[in-house]
Amino acid sequence: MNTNRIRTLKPEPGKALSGRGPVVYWMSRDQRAEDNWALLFAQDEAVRAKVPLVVAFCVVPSFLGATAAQYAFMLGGLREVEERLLDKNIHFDLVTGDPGDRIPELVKAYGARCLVTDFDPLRVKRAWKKAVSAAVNTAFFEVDAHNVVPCWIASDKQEYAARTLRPKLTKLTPEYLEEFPRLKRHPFELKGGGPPVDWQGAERWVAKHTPAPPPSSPRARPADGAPAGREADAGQDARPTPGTSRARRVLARFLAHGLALYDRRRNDPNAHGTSSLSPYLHFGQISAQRVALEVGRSRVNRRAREAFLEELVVRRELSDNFCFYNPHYESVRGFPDWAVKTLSSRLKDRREYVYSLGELERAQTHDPLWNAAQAQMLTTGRMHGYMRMYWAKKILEWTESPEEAMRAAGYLNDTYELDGRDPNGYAGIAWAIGGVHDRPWPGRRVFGTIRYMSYDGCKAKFDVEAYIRRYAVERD
Ligand code: FAD
Ligand code: FO1
Repeated sequence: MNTNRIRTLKPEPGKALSGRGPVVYWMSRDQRAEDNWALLFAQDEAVRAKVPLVVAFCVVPSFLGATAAQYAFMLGGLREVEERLLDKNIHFDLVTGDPGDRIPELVKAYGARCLVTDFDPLRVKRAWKKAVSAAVNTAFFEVDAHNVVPCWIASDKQEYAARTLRPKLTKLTPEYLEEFPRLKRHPFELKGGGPPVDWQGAERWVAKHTPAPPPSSPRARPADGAPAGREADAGQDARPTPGTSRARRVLARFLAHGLALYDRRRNDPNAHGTSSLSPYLHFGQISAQRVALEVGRSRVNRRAREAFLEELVVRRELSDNFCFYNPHYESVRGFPDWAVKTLSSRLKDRREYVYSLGELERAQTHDPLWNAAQAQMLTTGRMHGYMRMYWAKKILEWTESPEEAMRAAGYLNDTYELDGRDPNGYAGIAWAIGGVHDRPWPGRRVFGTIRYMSYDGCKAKFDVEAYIRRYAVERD
Protein backbone atom coordinates (compact mmCIF):
# COMPACT_ATOMS: atom_id res chain seq x y z
CA MET A 1 0.00 0.00 0.00
CA ASN A 2 1.24 3.45 -0.90
CA THR A 3 1.81 5.10 2.49
CA ASN A 4 1.12 8.56 1.01
CA ARG A 5 -2.55 7.62 1.44
CA ILE A 6 -2.15 8.03 5.20
CA ARG A 7 -2.09 11.29 7.15
CA THR A 8 -1.42 11.60 10.85
CA LEU A 9 -4.19 13.61 12.52
CA LYS A 10 -2.70 13.06 15.96
CA PRO A 11 0.74 11.55 16.66
CA GLU A 12 1.37 8.64 19.01
CA PRO A 13 1.40 9.95 22.60
CA GLY A 14 4.49 7.86 23.45
CA LYS A 15 4.80 4.12 24.01
CA ALA A 16 4.05 4.35 27.72
CA LEU A 17 0.71 6.04 27.05
CA SER A 18 -0.37 3.88 24.11
CA GLY A 19 -3.30 1.63 24.92
CA ARG A 20 -2.85 -2.14 24.82
CA GLY A 21 -6.24 -2.80 23.31
CA PRO A 22 -7.31 -3.21 19.68
CA VAL A 23 -6.74 -0.95 16.73
CA VAL A 24 -10.07 0.78 16.05
CA TYR A 25 -11.12 1.77 12.51
CA TRP A 26 -13.87 4.38 12.67
CA MET A 27 -15.59 3.68 9.34
CA SER A 28 -17.61 6.52 7.87
CA ARG A 29 -17.34 7.28 4.16
CA ASP A 30 -16.00 3.94 2.95
CA GLN A 31 -18.62 1.49 4.11
CA ARG A 32 -17.17 -1.81 2.84
CA ALA A 33 -14.99 -4.66 4.03
CA GLU A 34 -13.19 -5.22 0.71
CA ASP A 35 -10.92 -2.93 -1.27
CA ASN A 36 -10.73 -0.48 1.59
CA TRP A 37 -7.29 1.09 2.17
CA ALA A 38 -8.28 2.44 5.60
CA LEU A 39 -9.31 -1.01 6.81
CA LEU A 40 -6.20 -2.61 5.28
CA PHE A 41 -3.97 -0.07 7.01
CA ALA A 42 -5.78 -0.62 10.33
CA GLN A 43 -5.26 -4.37 9.96
CA ASP A 44 -1.55 -3.94 9.20
CA GLU A 45 -1.17 -1.82 12.34
CA ALA A 46 -3.07 -4.37 14.43
CA VAL A 47 -1.04 -7.30 13.10
CA ARG A 48 2.22 -5.42 13.73
CA ALA A 49 1.14 -4.73 17.32
CA LYS A 50 -0.34 -8.25 17.73
CA VAL A 51 -3.72 -6.90 18.83
CA PRO A 52 -7.37 -7.39 17.73
CA LEU A 53 -9.06 -5.17 15.18
CA VAL A 54 -12.40 -3.42 15.72
CA VAL A 55 -14.44 -1.54 13.11
CA ALA A 56 -16.88 1.03 14.51
CA PHE A 57 -19.59 2.98 12.70
CA CYS A 58 -21.35 5.92 14.35
CA VAL A 59 -24.89 6.57 13.07
CA VAL A 60 -25.69 10.25 13.46
CA PRO A 61 -29.14 11.85 13.56
CA SER A 62 -30.16 13.48 10.26
CA PHE A 63 -26.92 13.71 8.28
CA LEU A 64 -27.13 16.83 6.06
CA GLY A 65 -30.89 16.49 5.69
CA ALA A 66 -30.85 12.79 4.79
CA THR A 67 -34.15 11.04 5.36
CA ALA A 68 -35.01 7.51 6.47
CA ALA A 69 -34.92 6.42 2.78
CA GLN A 70 -31.19 7.04 2.49
CA TYR A 71 -30.44 5.73 5.98
CA ALA A 72 -32.18 2.47 5.06
CA PHE A 73 -29.86 2.07 2.08
CA MET A 74 -26.87 2.77 4.31
CA LEU A 75 -27.93 0.33 7.06
CA GLY A 76 -28.58 -2.35 4.44
CA GLY A 77 -24.98 -2.01 3.24
CA LEU A 78 -23.60 -1.98 6.79
CA ARG A 79 -25.33 -5.29 7.60
CA GLU A 80 -23.27 -6.89 4.88
CA VAL A 81 -20.12 -5.20 6.24
CA GLU A 82 -20.74 -6.77 9.64
CA GLU A 83 -21.17 -10.27 8.12
CA ARG A 84 -18.00 -10.01 6.08
CA LEU A 85 -15.95 -8.70 8.99
CA LEU A 86 -17.22 -11.41 11.30
CA ASP A 87 -16.00 -13.91 8.72
CA LYS A 88 -12.54 -12.36 9.07
CA ASN A 89 -12.53 -12.42 12.86
CA ILE A 90 -12.98 -8.65 13.04
CA HIS A 91 -15.49 -7.18 15.49
CA PHE A 92 -18.03 -4.61 14.23
CA ASP A 93 -19.64 -2.03 16.51
CA LEU A 94 -22.54 0.25 15.62
CA VAL A 95 -22.98 3.24 17.92
CA THR A 96 -25.45 6.11 17.67
CA GLY A 97 -25.15 9.82 18.44
CA ASP A 98 -22.46 12.47 18.05
CA PRO A 99 -19.14 10.98 16.83
CA GLY A 100 -17.29 13.66 18.82
CA ASP A 101 -18.53 11.90 22.00
CA ARG A 102 -19.17 8.33 20.93
CA ILE A 103 -15.87 7.54 19.19
CA PRO A 104 -13.64 8.78 22.05
CA GLU A 105 -15.84 6.83 24.51
CA LEU A 106 -15.28 3.69 22.46
CA VAL A 107 -11.53 4.30 22.16
CA LYS A 108 -11.35 4.72 25.92
CA ALA A 109 -13.52 1.70 26.73
CA TYR A 110 -11.33 -0.53 24.55
CA GLY A 111 -8.05 1.06 25.66
CA ALA A 112 -7.43 1.28 21.91
CA ARG A 113 -3.90 1.22 20.64
CA CYS A 114 -4.65 3.62 17.84
CA LEU A 115 -7.55 5.05 15.84
CA VAL A 116 -7.87 5.07 12.04
CA THR A 117 -10.55 6.72 9.92
CA ASP A 118 -11.31 7.36 6.24
CA PHE A 119 -10.98 10.67 4.39
CA ASP A 120 -13.85 13.00 3.52
CA PRO A 121 -13.60 16.63 2.37
CA LEU A 122 -17.00 17.74 3.72
CA ARG A 123 -16.97 20.34 6.50
CA VAL A 124 -19.15 18.35 8.88
CA LYS A 125 -16.85 15.35 8.69
CA ARG A 126 -13.78 17.51 9.30
CA ALA A 127 -15.46 19.00 12.36
CA TRP A 128 -16.20 15.49 13.71
CA LYS A 129 -12.55 14.51 13.28
CA LYS A 130 -11.36 17.68 15.00
CA ALA A 131 -13.57 16.92 18.00
CA VAL A 132 -12.48 13.27 18.11
CA SER A 133 -8.81 14.21 17.79
CA ALA A 134 -9.09 16.63 20.72
CA ALA A 135 -10.75 14.00 22.91
CA VAL A 136 -8.66 10.87 22.30
CA ASN A 137 -5.36 10.08 23.93
CA THR A 138 -4.08 7.89 21.16
CA ALA A 139 -2.56 8.16 17.70
CA PHE A 140 -5.19 9.03 15.08
CA PHE A 141 -4.70 8.41 11.33
CA GLU A 142 -6.74 9.32 8.28
CA VAL A 143 -6.55 7.28 5.06
CA ASP A 144 -7.94 8.38 1.69
CA ALA A 145 -9.79 5.21 0.74
CA HIS A 146 -12.20 6.96 -1.64
CA ASN A 147 -10.00 8.54 -4.31
CA VAL A 148 -7.57 6.79 -6.63
CA VAL A 149 -5.01 9.54 -5.97
CA PRO A 150 -5.27 10.89 -2.39
CA CYS A 151 -6.99 14.27 -2.50
CA TRP A 152 -4.19 16.24 -0.82
CA ILE A 153 -1.55 14.61 -3.07
CA ALA A 154 -3.44 15.12 -6.34
CA SER A 155 -3.24 18.88 -5.84
CA ASP A 156 -2.36 21.33 -3.08
CA LYS A 157 -4.92 23.92 -4.19
CA GLN A 158 -8.39 24.36 -5.63
CA GLU A 159 -8.22 23.46 -9.32
CA TYR A 160 -9.82 25.67 -11.96
CA ALA A 161 -11.24 22.90 -14.06
CA ALA A 162 -10.92 19.30 -15.18
CA ARG A 163 -8.27 20.42 -17.65
CA THR A 164 -5.95 21.55 -14.82
CA LEU A 165 -6.48 18.49 -12.57
CA ARG A 166 -6.39 15.87 -15.37
CA PRO A 167 -2.64 16.09 -16.13
CA LYS A 168 -1.82 15.84 -12.41
CA LEU A 169 -3.98 12.74 -12.02
CA THR A 170 -2.58 11.20 -15.21
CA LYS A 171 0.95 11.61 -13.87
CA LEU A 172 0.18 10.23 -10.41
CA THR A 173 -2.31 7.46 -11.24
CA PRO A 174 0.28 4.73 -12.04
CA GLU A 175 1.66 5.14 -8.50
CA TYR A 176 -1.75 4.59 -6.88
CA LEU A 177 -3.88 2.47 -9.21
CA GLU A 178 -2.62 -0.83 -7.78
CA GLU A 179 -4.50 -4.06 -7.06
CA PHE A 180 -5.78 -4.31 -3.48
CA PRO A 181 -4.38 -6.98 -1.16
CA ARG A 182 -7.03 -9.25 0.36
CA LEU A 183 -8.26 -8.54 3.85
CA LYS A 184 -6.79 -11.37 5.97
CA ARG A 185 -8.53 -13.44 8.57
CA HIS A 186 -7.43 -11.46 11.61
CA PRO A 187 -5.13 -13.53 13.81
CA PHE A 188 -5.97 -11.84 17.13
CA GLU A 189 -9.48 -12.21 18.50
CA LEU A 190 -11.26 -9.58 20.56
CA LYS A 191 -12.23 -11.06 23.93
CA GLY A 192 -15.58 -9.92 25.35
CA GLY A 193 -16.32 -7.68 22.40
CA GLY A 194 -20.05 -7.57 22.98
CA PRO A 195 -22.98 -8.98 20.99
CA PRO A 196 -23.58 -8.55 17.27
CA VAL A 197 -25.34 -5.38 16.18
CA ASP A 198 -29.04 -5.10 17.01
CA TRP A 199 -30.13 -4.01 13.53
CA GLN A 200 -33.78 -3.67 14.42
CA GLY A 201 -32.82 -1.42 17.31
CA ALA A 202 -30.70 0.65 14.91
CA GLU A 203 -33.63 0.98 12.51
CA ARG A 204 -35.87 2.11 15.37
CA TRP A 205 -33.25 4.68 16.40
CA VAL A 206 -33.04 5.99 12.84
CA ALA A 207 -36.84 6.16 12.56
CA LYS A 208 -36.92 8.24 15.74
CA HIS A 209 -34.01 10.56 14.92
CA THR A 210 -34.19 11.22 11.19
CA PRO A 211 -36.90 12.90 9.13
CA ALA A 212 -39.33 10.52 7.43
CA PRO A 213 -39.00 10.66 3.64
CA PRO A 214 -41.25 13.42 2.30
CA PRO A 215 -44.56 11.96 1.06
CA SER A 216 -43.61 12.13 -2.59
CA SER A 217 -40.24 10.43 -2.21
CA PRO A 218 -39.43 6.73 -2.63
CA ARG A 219 -40.40 4.80 0.46
CA ALA A 220 -37.58 3.43 2.59
CA ARG A 221 -36.81 -0.15 1.73
CA PRO A 222 -36.07 -2.68 4.45
CA ALA A 223 -32.47 -2.53 5.64
CA ASP A 224 -31.96 -6.24 5.03
CA GLY A 225 -32.06 -5.44 1.33
CA ALA A 226 -35.09 -7.59 0.61
CA PRO A 227 -36.34 -6.62 -2.84
CA ALA A 228 -39.02 -3.96 -2.71
CA GLY A 229 -41.87 -3.84 -5.16
CA ARG A 230 -40.79 -2.59 -8.52
CA GLU A 231 -37.14 -3.44 -8.55
CA ALA A 232 -35.56 -4.38 -11.84
CA ASP A 233 -31.93 -5.37 -11.69
CA ALA A 234 -29.91 -2.24 -12.28
CA GLY A 235 -32.28 -0.12 -14.28
CA GLN A 236 -32.57 3.62 -13.76
CA ASP A 237 -36.11 3.29 -12.43
CA ALA A 238 -35.34 0.65 -9.85
CA ARG A 239 -34.96 1.43 -6.21
CA PRO A 240 -31.55 -0.15 -5.79
CA THR A 241 -30.73 -2.89 -3.32
CA PRO A 242 -27.88 -1.82 -1.02
CA GLY A 243 -24.57 -3.52 -0.33
CA THR A 244 -21.23 -4.48 -1.77
CA SER A 245 -22.44 -7.74 -3.36
CA ARG A 246 -25.15 -5.90 -5.23
CA ALA A 247 -22.73 -3.13 -6.23
CA ARG A 248 -20.43 -5.77 -7.72
CA ARG A 249 -23.34 -7.18 -9.73
CA VAL A 250 -24.31 -3.73 -11.00
CA LEU A 251 -20.68 -3.23 -12.05
CA ALA A 252 -20.50 -6.64 -13.77
CA ARG A 253 -23.66 -5.89 -15.70
CA PHE A 254 -22.37 -2.49 -16.76
CA LEU A 255 -19.05 -3.98 -17.91
CA ALA A 256 -20.89 -6.61 -19.94
CA HIS A 257 -23.68 -4.50 -21.44
CA GLY A 258 -23.16 -0.75 -20.85
CA LEU A 259 -19.51 0.27 -20.99
CA ALA A 260 -18.91 -0.34 -24.71
CA LEU A 261 -21.58 2.22 -25.63
CA TYR A 262 -20.97 4.61 -22.74
CA ASP A 263 -19.49 7.44 -24.82
CA ARG A 264 -22.45 7.32 -27.20
CA ARG A 265 -25.34 6.79 -24.81
CA ARG A 266 -24.44 8.49 -21.55
CA ASN A 267 -26.17 11.76 -22.48
CA ASP A 268 -29.45 10.13 -23.46
CA PRO A 269 -31.75 10.02 -20.41
CA ASN A 270 -33.91 7.34 -22.09
CA ALA A 271 -31.06 4.96 -22.84
CA HIS A 272 -29.97 3.40 -19.50
CA GLY A 273 -26.49 4.15 -20.80
CA THR A 274 -24.69 4.95 -17.55
CA SER A 275 -23.42 2.70 -14.76
CA SER A 276 -25.97 3.55 -11.99
CA LEU A 277 -23.10 3.09 -9.55
CA SER A 278 -23.37 6.48 -7.83
CA PRO A 279 -25.35 5.40 -4.72
CA TYR A 280 -22.86 2.58 -4.13
CA LEU A 281 -19.89 4.89 -4.68
CA HIS A 282 -21.44 7.56 -2.47
CA PHE A 283 -21.87 5.22 0.50
CA GLY A 284 -18.51 3.59 -0.21
CA GLN A 285 -20.18 0.20 -0.77
CA ILE A 286 -17.86 -0.22 -3.77
CA SER A 287 -14.47 1.38 -4.29
CA ALA A 288 -13.95 3.66 -7.31
CA GLN A 289 -10.48 2.16 -7.58
CA ARG A 290 -12.00 -1.34 -7.96
CA VAL A 291 -14.28 0.02 -10.69
CA ALA A 292 -11.33 1.71 -12.44
CA LEU A 293 -9.25 -1.49 -12.25
CA GLU A 294 -12.04 -3.59 -13.79
CA VAL A 295 -12.72 -1.01 -16.51
CA GLY A 296 -8.98 -0.93 -17.28
CA ARG A 297 -9.03 -4.70 -17.76
CA SER A 298 -12.11 -4.70 -19.93
CA ARG A 299 -11.71 -5.31 -23.64
CA VAL A 300 -14.15 -2.70 -24.82
CA ASN A 301 -13.01 0.10 -27.10
CA ARG A 302 -10.67 2.71 -25.71
CA ARG A 303 -12.93 5.68 -26.37
CA ALA A 304 -15.68 4.24 -24.20
CA ARG A 305 -13.27 3.32 -21.40
CA GLU A 306 -11.66 6.76 -21.45
CA ALA A 307 -15.02 8.54 -21.46
CA PHE A 308 -16.13 6.56 -18.41
CA LEU A 309 -12.85 7.02 -16.50
CA GLU A 310 -13.06 10.76 -17.16
CA GLU A 311 -16.29 10.81 -15.09
CA LEU A 312 -15.37 8.18 -12.52
CA VAL A 313 -11.88 9.46 -11.78
CA VAL A 314 -11.28 13.00 -13.10
CA ARG A 315 -14.72 14.55 -12.46
CA ARG A 316 -15.29 12.69 -9.22
CA GLU A 317 -11.87 13.57 -7.80
CA LEU A 318 -12.28 17.16 -9.03
CA SER A 319 -15.38 17.34 -6.83
CA ASP A 320 -13.40 16.22 -3.79
CA ASN A 321 -10.74 18.80 -4.66
CA PHE A 322 -13.42 21.53 -4.81
CA CYS A 323 -14.93 20.66 -1.43
CA PHE A 324 -11.54 20.12 0.22
CA TYR A 325 -10.08 23.49 -0.79
CA ASN A 326 -13.21 25.67 -1.03
CA PRO A 327 -14.94 26.15 2.35
CA HIS A 328 -17.99 27.69 0.62
CA TYR A 329 -18.69 24.74 -1.67
CA GLU A 330 -22.47 24.94 -1.28
CA SER A 331 -23.02 28.68 -1.57
CA VAL A 332 -22.53 31.61 -3.95
CA ARG A 333 -19.41 32.56 -1.98
CA GLY A 334 -17.75 29.49 -3.51
CA PHE A 335 -18.23 30.71 -7.11
CA PRO A 336 -15.31 32.08 -9.18
CA ASP A 337 -15.07 35.90 -9.40
CA TRP A 338 -16.18 36.07 -13.04
CA ALA A 339 -19.36 34.15 -12.18
CA VAL A 340 -20.19 36.31 -9.15
CA LYS A 341 -19.76 39.44 -11.28
CA THR A 342 -21.83 38.26 -14.22
CA LEU A 343 -24.66 36.93 -12.01
CA SER A 344 -24.73 40.15 -9.94
CA SER A 345 -24.97 42.23 -13.11
CA ARG A 346 -28.12 40.26 -14.05
CA LEU A 347 -29.88 40.33 -10.67
CA LYS A 348 -32.46 42.87 -11.85
CA ASP A 349 -33.26 41.01 -15.08
CA ARG A 350 -36.93 40.12 -15.34
CA ARG A 351 -37.57 36.42 -14.66
CA GLU A 352 -40.23 35.06 -16.99
CA TYR A 353 -41.25 32.47 -14.39
CA VAL A 354 -40.58 32.47 -10.66
CA TYR A 355 -41.40 29.39 -8.56
CA SER A 356 -41.40 28.87 -4.83
CA LEU A 357 -39.47 25.98 -3.30
CA GLY A 358 -42.78 24.17 -2.72
CA GLU A 359 -43.77 24.48 -6.38
CA LEU A 360 -40.39 23.19 -7.49
CA GLU A 361 -40.53 20.38 -4.96
CA ARG A 362 -43.96 19.27 -6.20
CA ALA A 363 -42.84 19.49 -9.85
CA GLN A 364 -45.38 22.23 -10.56
CA THR A 365 -43.66 24.29 -13.24
CA HIS A 366 -44.79 25.14 -16.80
CA ASP A 367 -42.01 22.90 -18.22
CA PRO A 368 -43.01 19.22 -18.58
CA LEU A 369 -39.38 18.19 -19.13
CA TRP A 370 -38.23 19.76 -15.87
CA ASN A 371 -41.25 18.33 -14.05
CA ALA A 372 -40.41 14.88 -15.41
CA ALA A 373 -36.81 15.16 -14.12
CA GLN A 374 -38.05 16.27 -10.71
CA ALA A 375 -40.59 13.42 -10.74
CA GLN A 376 -37.86 10.91 -11.61
CA MET A 377 -35.98 12.07 -8.52
CA LEU A 378 -39.07 12.05 -6.29
CA THR A 379 -40.16 8.57 -7.26
CA THR A 380 -36.86 6.74 -7.76
CA GLY A 381 -34.32 8.65 -5.62
CA ARG A 382 -32.16 9.36 -8.67
CA MET A 383 -32.08 11.57 -11.73
CA HIS A 384 -30.22 10.97 -14.98
CA GLY A 385 -26.91 12.89 -15.13
CA TYR A 386 -27.85 14.91 -18.22
CA MET A 387 -31.15 15.98 -16.66
CA ARG A 388 -29.38 17.05 -13.46
CA MET A 389 -27.60 19.76 -15.44
CA TYR A 390 -30.81 21.02 -17.06
CA TRP A 391 -32.68 20.74 -13.75
CA ALA A 392 -30.20 22.92 -11.79
CA LYS A 393 -29.86 25.52 -14.54
CA LYS A 394 -33.63 26.00 -14.70
CA ILE A 395 -33.69 26.54 -10.93
CA LEU A 396 -31.31 29.47 -11.52
CA GLU A 397 -33.61 30.78 -14.27
CA TRP A 398 -36.81 30.51 -12.18
CA THR A 399 -35.74 31.88 -8.79
CA GLU A 400 -35.20 35.49 -7.68
CA SER A 401 -31.44 35.19 -7.05
CA PRO A 402 -28.49 32.79 -7.36
CA GLU A 403 -28.49 32.50 -3.53
CA GLU A 404 -32.06 31.25 -3.60
CA ALA A 405 -31.25 28.93 -6.51
CA MET A 406 -28.35 27.40 -4.57
CA ARG A 407 -30.52 26.89 -1.49
CA ALA A 408 -33.34 25.26 -3.46
CA ALA A 409 -31.09 23.00 -5.57
CA GLY A 410 -29.04 21.96 -2.52
CA TYR A 411 -32.12 21.21 -0.44
CA LEU A 412 -33.85 19.17 -3.17
CA ASN A 413 -30.68 17.27 -4.11
CA ASP A 414 -29.82 16.42 -0.52
CA THR A 415 -33.37 15.53 0.48
CA TYR A 416 -34.31 13.29 -2.44
CA GLU A 417 -31.24 11.89 -4.18
CA LEU A 418 -29.93 8.61 -2.87
CA ASP A 419 -26.44 9.80 -3.79
CA GLY A 420 -26.95 13.38 -2.45
CA ARG A 421 -24.93 14.93 0.40
CA ASP A 422 -21.82 14.22 -1.63
CA PRO A 423 -18.95 16.35 -3.01
CA ASN A 424 -20.21 15.41 -6.51
CA GLY A 425 -23.55 17.03 -5.70
CA TYR A 426 -22.04 20.23 -4.31
CA ALA A 427 -19.64 20.54 -7.27
CA GLY A 428 -22.37 19.64 -9.80
CA ILE A 429 -24.75 22.30 -8.49
CA ALA A 430 -21.97 24.91 -8.26
CA TRP A 431 -21.02 24.06 -11.86
CA ALA A 432 -24.57 24.47 -13.15
CA ILE A 433 -25.49 27.62 -11.24
CA GLY A 434 -22.13 29.25 -10.53
CA GLY A 435 -19.77 28.35 -13.38
CA VAL A 436 -17.42 26.37 -11.11
CA HIS A 437 -14.99 24.34 -13.28
CA ASP A 438 -16.54 25.99 -16.36
CA ARG A 439 -15.77 29.12 -18.41
CA PRO A 440 -17.78 32.12 -19.59
CA TRP A 441 -20.19 31.57 -22.51
CA PRO A 442 -22.07 34.10 -24.67
CA GLY A 443 -24.16 36.32 -22.36
CA ARG A 444 -27.94 36.25 -21.92
CA ARG A 445 -30.73 37.28 -19.54
CA VAL A 446 -30.49 36.13 -15.87
CA PHE A 447 -27.51 33.84 -16.61
CA GLY A 448 -25.05 36.48 -17.81
CA THR A 449 -22.14 34.43 -19.15
CA ILE A 450 -22.99 31.26 -17.17
CA ARG A 451 -23.58 28.38 -19.62
CA TYR A 452 -27.25 28.08 -20.57
CA MET A 453 -29.31 25.00 -21.39
CA SER A 454 -32.67 25.02 -23.15
CA TYR A 455 -35.63 22.75 -23.80
CA ASP A 456 -34.91 22.98 -27.54
CA GLY A 457 -31.28 21.99 -26.93
CA CYS A 458 -32.52 18.87 -25.12
CA LYS A 459 -34.97 18.15 -27.98
CA ALA A 460 -32.09 18.15 -30.42
CA LYS A 461 -30.21 15.61 -28.28
CA PHE A 462 -32.78 13.04 -27.22
CA ASP A 463 -36.46 12.09 -27.36
CA VAL A 464 -37.81 14.48 -24.73
CA GLU A 465 -41.39 13.31 -25.27
CA ALA A 466 -40.44 9.74 -24.36
CA TYR A 467 -38.74 10.95 -21.16
CA ILE A 468 -41.75 13.11 -20.27
CA ARG A 469 -44.16 10.21 -20.87
CA ARG A 470 -42.12 7.98 -18.66
CA TYR A 471 -42.12 10.26 -15.62
CA ALA A 472 -45.32 12.17 -16.39
CA VAL A 473 -46.62 14.01 -13.34
CA GLU A 474 -50.28 13.31 -12.84
CA ARG A 475 -52.39 16.41 -12.16
CA ASP A 476 -55.88 16.49 -10.69
P1 FAD B 1 -21.92 7.33 -14.61
O1 FAD B 1 -22.07 8.21 -15.80
O2 FAD B 1 -21.98 5.89 -14.82
O3 FAD B 1 -20.49 7.73 -13.96
C1 FAD B 1 -19.79 6.87 -13.07
C2 FAD B 1 -19.45 7.63 -11.82
O4 FAD B 1 -18.62 8.75 -12.11
C3 FAD B 1 -20.65 8.20 -11.09
O5 FAD B 1 -21.30 7.22 -10.31
C4 FAD B 1 -20.01 9.30 -10.27
O6 FAD B 1 -19.39 8.81 -9.10
C5 FAD B 1 -18.93 9.81 -11.23
N1 FAD B 1 -19.46 10.95 -11.99
C6 FAD B 1 -20.21 10.91 -13.12
N2 FAD B 1 -20.49 12.16 -13.54
C7 FAD B 1 -19.92 12.99 -12.66
C8 FAD B 1 -19.85 14.41 -12.54
N3 FAD B 1 -20.43 15.24 -13.43
N4 FAD B 1 -19.20 14.94 -11.48
C9 FAD B 1 -18.59 14.14 -10.58
N5 FAD B 1 -18.61 12.78 -10.64
C10 FAD B 1 -19.26 12.23 -11.67
N6 FAD B 1 -23.30 12.92 -8.32
C11 FAD B 1 -23.40 12.29 -7.13
O7 FAD B 1 -22.76 11.28 -6.91
N7 FAD B 1 -24.21 12.83 -6.14
C12 FAD B 1 -24.95 13.95 -6.34
O8 FAD B 1 -25.67 14.39 -5.44
C13 FAD B 1 -24.87 14.59 -7.61
N8 FAD B 1 -25.61 15.71 -7.85
C14 FAD B 1 -25.45 16.36 -9.04
C15 FAD B 1 -26.16 17.56 -9.24
C16 FAD B 1 -25.99 18.27 -10.42
C17 FAD B 1 -26.74 19.57 -10.61
C18 FAD B 1 -25.11 17.79 -11.42
C19 FAD B 1 -24.92 18.55 -12.71
C20 FAD B 1 -24.42 16.60 -11.24
C21 FAD B 1 -24.57 15.87 -10.05
N9 FAD B 1 -23.88 14.65 -9.82
C22 FAD B 1 -24.00 14.03 -8.60
C23 FAD B 1 -22.93 14.11 -10.81
C24 FAD B 1 -23.52 13.10 -11.82
O9 FAD B 1 -24.66 13.63 -12.43
C25 FAD B 1 -23.85 11.74 -11.16
O10 FAD B 1 -22.71 11.27 -10.46
C26 FAD B 1 -24.26 10.68 -12.18
O11 FAD B 1 -25.39 11.12 -12.88
C27 FAD B 1 -24.54 9.35 -11.45
O12 FAD B 1 -25.02 8.38 -12.33
P2 FAD B 1 -24.15 7.12 -12.72
O13 FAD B 1 -23.58 6.48 -11.52
O14 FAD B 1 -24.96 6.28 -13.65
O15 FAD B 1 -22.94 7.82 -13.51
N1 FO1 C 1 -21.66 8.91 7.81
C1 FO1 C 1 -21.50 8.51 9.08
O1 FO1 C 1 -20.37 8.34 9.53
N2 FO1 C 1 -22.59 8.29 9.89
C2 FO1 C 1 -23.86 8.44 9.45
O2 FO1 C 1 -24.79 8.25 10.21
C3 FO1 C 1 -24.06 8.84 8.10
C4 FO1 C 1 -25.34 9.01 7.56
C5 FO1 C 1 -25.50 9.35 6.21
C6 FO1 C 1 -26.78 9.46 5.65
C7 FO1 C 1 -26.92 9.79 4.31
C8 FO1 C 1 -25.78 10.00 3.54
O3 FO1 C 1 -25.93 10.32 2.26
C9 FO1 C 1 -24.53 9.90 4.07
C10 FO1 C 1 -24.35 9.57 5.40
N3 FO1 C 1 -23.07 9.44 5.98
C11 FO1 C 1 -22.90 9.05 7.29
C12 FO1 C 1 -21.87 9.98 5.31
C13 FO1 C 1 -21.38 9.38 4.06
O4 FO1 C 1 -20.91 8.15 4.37
C14 FO1 C 1 -20.36 10.24 3.28
O5 FO1 C 1 -19.21 10.26 3.99
C15 FO1 C 1 -20.71 11.66 2.85
O6 FO1 C 1 -22.05 11.87 2.63
C16 FO1 C 1 -20.05 12.05 1.54
O7 FO1 C 1 -18.73 12.11 1.51
